[in-house]
Amino acid sequence: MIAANVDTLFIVASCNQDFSVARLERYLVLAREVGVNPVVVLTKADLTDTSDAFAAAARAIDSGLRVEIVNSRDPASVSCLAAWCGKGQTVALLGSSGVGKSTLVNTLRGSDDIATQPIRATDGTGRHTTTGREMHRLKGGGWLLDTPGMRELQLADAATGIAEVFDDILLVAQDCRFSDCAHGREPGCAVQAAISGGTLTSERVDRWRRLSAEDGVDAAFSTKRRR
Ligand SMILES: Nc1nc2c(ncn2[C@@H]2O[C@H](COP(=O)(O)OP(=O)(O)OP(=O)(O)O)[C@@H](O)[C@H]2O)c(=O)[nH]1
Ligand SMILES: [Mg+2]
Ligand SMILES: [Zn+2]
Repeated sequence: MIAANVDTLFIVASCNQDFSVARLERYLVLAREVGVNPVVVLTKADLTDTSDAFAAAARAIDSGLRVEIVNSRDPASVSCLAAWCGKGQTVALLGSSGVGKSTLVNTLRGSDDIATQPIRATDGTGRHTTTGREMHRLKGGGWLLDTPGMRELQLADAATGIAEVFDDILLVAQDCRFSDCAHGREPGCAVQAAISGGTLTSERVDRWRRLSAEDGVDAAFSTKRRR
């Protein structure tokens, strides 16, 4: 349990070496599983010339996904997030340490009350500055929930979320010859055919397998269920 009664989840990631599609997918599974509206917030756009490439990688997960590119320290830049932070709205911020969650909260509140700390120069990882979950009120009546950065988000009981985030794969798998196809070397496997044909990437299929295995979901079973 990370939070309760949340309307929107800001999945915060930075446009640097710490960015990971696999991690974004995990957070998305969590959001879909519990029915919270996800918004991917890509920070540190001011430190790179290639923020569009990071945004494209995030959008490739799901074309309908909201992806915002910001400089968390700049009020004008974060104003694109105001729409989710209005009166009566609760927004939780999740993401690795050092991506700028507390910086975003400070800027959205127009204060610098919350401690932040530079990331390590060597590997770009954060210093676990925020150690507890805390809610911060916005002048307009919304609430922001700042959380400690998590490097690993373990999922459990997230079969529904996994099925939603990886719906593209499950859709293709409906055309496998065998209803219990494990998408390995079975003849007539539509997933392998889609990988060969370039409509699915083997990396994404591998990430789906890994998440499903971790969650204890039998991939063949979820295919059958969708069918
Ligand atoms: N240039 C720039 N620096 C940023 C941006 N966002 C955050 N930072 C800096 O990145 C460092 C880490 O930011 P924090 O807000 O402490 O990160 P956090 O996600 O709260 O980290 P934890 O509390 O450890 O989970 C700070 O030095 C921030 O000033 C940004 O968009 N641009
Ligand atoms: Mg913090
Ligand atoms: Zn198959």
